[in-house]
Amino acid sequence: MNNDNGRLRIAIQKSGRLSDSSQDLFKRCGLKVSLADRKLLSHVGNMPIDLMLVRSSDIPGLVMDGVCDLGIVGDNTLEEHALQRQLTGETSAYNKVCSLKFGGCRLSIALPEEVDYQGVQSLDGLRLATTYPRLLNRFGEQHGIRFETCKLNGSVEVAPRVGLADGICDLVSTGATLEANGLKEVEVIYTSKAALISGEKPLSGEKAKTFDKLLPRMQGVLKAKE
Ligand code: PRT
Repeated sequence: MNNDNGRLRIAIQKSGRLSDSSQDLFKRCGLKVSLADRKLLSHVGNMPIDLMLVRSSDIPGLVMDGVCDLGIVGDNTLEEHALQRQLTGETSAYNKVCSLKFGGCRLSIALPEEVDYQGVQSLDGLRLATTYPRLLNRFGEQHGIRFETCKLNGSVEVAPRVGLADGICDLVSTGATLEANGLKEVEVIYTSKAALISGEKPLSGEKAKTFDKLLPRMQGVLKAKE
């Protein structure tokens, strides 16, 4: 999809935990956003900006590959994607423009409640179900331990109960999902918030002018939330 029509293209989550807050942020910046028909690309009425509505997991790649100029995504998704690309030798560069004030969570290792947890070293050799194998393996390397990982893209918390894994490594916010599944959080391996990111190449021309107008408005909205 051609991205050189002079309009700033921003990728946001189509539906999910970050979508309402992302849309709300742009509305508070004064952008006339109409996303009712949920098209892939929505034109902003009063500024040369297009919002691309996609899955969160696609946003890092869209920005790193220059298909979108900016994106809003959780640090967890971004970091996992960057680590994966580094392994395969693909471009993984991006700039974090600013951290946003929503989407806060932590990526944690959790084990069945009945396990007598004896510290990080006792995790060595366990099979853990996760959507974030790269972040989990990096944590293992930092602590000199190895995990067997079982990659799941959903319902991670049921894996120990059905005998698929010894434990899990998943996102936690209130802790209610872990509790409902008889799991206890034993290690926080990463903390995350939503972030605004841009590609490695600096913006130029009309896009740079639009960005220079948008950024102070965003910073104002974020400051007002403090
Ligand atoms: O869009 P796509 O389908 O690709 O992405 P996604 O499946 O990751 O979407 P979504 O909407 O679930 O999450 C989007 C982003 O929201 C995540 O990448 C995080 O940055 C952020 N976020 C914040 C969370 C949570 N909090 C969270 N609690 N993402 C998921 N959860 C899940 C968690 O996986 C577990 O199932 O909520 C459950 C735990 O919640 P508690 O409150 O019971 O602890």
